Amino acid sequence: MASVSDTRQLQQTQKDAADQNFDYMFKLLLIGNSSVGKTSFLFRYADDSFTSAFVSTVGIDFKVKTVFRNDKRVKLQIWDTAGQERYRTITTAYYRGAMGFLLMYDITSLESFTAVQDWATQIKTYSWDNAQVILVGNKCDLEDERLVPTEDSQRLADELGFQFCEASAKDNINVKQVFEHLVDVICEKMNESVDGDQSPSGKGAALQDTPPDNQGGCAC
Ligand SMILES: Nc1nc2c(ncn2[C@@H]2O[C@H](COP(=O)(O)OP(=O)(O)OP(=O)(O)O)[C@@H](O)[C@H]2O)c(=O)[nH]1
Ligand SMILES: [Mg+2]
Repeated sequence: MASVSDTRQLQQTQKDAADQNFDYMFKLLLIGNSSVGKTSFLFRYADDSFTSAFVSTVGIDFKVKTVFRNDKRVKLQIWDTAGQERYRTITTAYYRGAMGFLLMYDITSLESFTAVQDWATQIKTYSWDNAQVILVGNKCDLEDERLVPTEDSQRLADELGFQFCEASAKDNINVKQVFEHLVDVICEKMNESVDGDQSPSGKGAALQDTPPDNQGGCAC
């Protein structure tokens, strides 16, 4: 049976999702291999909670969080995708309209790092050309078990044109910072678009998929 706090949290989530009082809405996606910590990362950010139990995500889920940027309310719709291969058709359908991605691997798993290239290809194939991407090396609390050197990840991120950061959902390292940085780079990109009078183009055209409120520049 759900506890009182579970029920309150559910009511708050429903209230947040239905809240129409915002200036901009950004759709963000968490992607990466199964068990790298995507769900944990989102729970840490949205609810400041962490559990060491592993409940693999089925299909897709989302949470809503509102942040403030220069007096503007920015509503973040954050989609948490299942990393398991069998859900790939469902999850890639959600790439359309995403303005930002957190592409996550686990610093203790070479396999999850090797897969980053494939995930980057998925982004290129299914999302808007101007979508912003941050490569996140999660579980940096497990330094003793590290298999992916920071320099290798930085090099790969540079090659792919992504930003890069290591983080830990468990120890709450760089979680908020990563989300806030993603919001900032999306805002910068929107302002560039408006200043240069360039409409978003290409597959997906994210801004066309978002509410009319989003179509102006962001005052970030
Ligand atoms: N040590 C450590 N463990 C973590 C961290 N983040 C997540 N985990 C653990 O890693 C396991 C997998 O985490 P999830 O968040 O469920 O992984 P996921 O990427 O959502 O996996 P899928 O839903 O299958 O795609 C869980 O046991 C978590 O407790 C972290 O920063 N440090
Ligand atoms: Mg998950």
